[in-house]
Amino acid sequence: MLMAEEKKLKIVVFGAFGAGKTTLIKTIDPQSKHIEANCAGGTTTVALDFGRIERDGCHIHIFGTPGQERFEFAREIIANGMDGAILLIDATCQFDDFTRHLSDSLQEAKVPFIVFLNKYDTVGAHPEMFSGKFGTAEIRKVSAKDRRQSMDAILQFAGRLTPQPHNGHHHAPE
Ligand SMILES: Nc1nc2c(ncn2[C@@H]2O[C@H](COP(=O)(O)OP(=O)(O)OP(=O)(O)O)[C@@H](O)[C@H]2O)c(=O)[nH]1
Ligand SMILES: [Mg+2]
Repeated sequence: MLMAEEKKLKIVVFGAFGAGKTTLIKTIDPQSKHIEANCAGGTTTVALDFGRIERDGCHIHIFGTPGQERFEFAREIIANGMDGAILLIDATCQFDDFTRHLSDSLQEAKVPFIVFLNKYDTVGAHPEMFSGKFGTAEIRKVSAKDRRQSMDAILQFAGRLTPQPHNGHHHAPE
């Protein structure tokens, strides 16, 4: 008997240095893998993050990118074949040129994306400053440290995505 094929999605998380991309992926998948280096006061991603979620037969593979601008080549490789993207913003920071560049690139590539405003509930946050900055993309307040908020937001977004027919090659080994 033929089984309906399982849905597989590749979602890539973009955002500026220190926005919380690695934190988000650790929150949603405690078994996720991370390639990081030490930096002042913490760590920074130097290659990628990889986590996964499985819900109702849908396998979601989530890749995190490095936020440092010099790693553009890594972001391009990781972005290949993505079905959707999350643009993660540190809501205590200004809307900077790099974040604008990421948003413009996603819009040009016609990749469905959603904006998460991280750290929106911390001192100095100004989440309202980001409204109207991302075209028609949905903007949500999501704390990357809050598992419930992060899962709900990602699963709702994933529910809107259609797997690209040609991207059967991106899946990591089981
Ligand atoms: N208060 C608060 N801090 C957070 C939150 N998410 C991340 N952080 C902190 O922000 C810092 C950077 O988090 P990372 O997850 O490493 O950020 P990143 O976007 O992966 O950074 P790069 O890989 O260097 O681009 C860490 O000190 C986190 O603990 C949050 O929801 N609330
Ligand atoms: Mg990181």
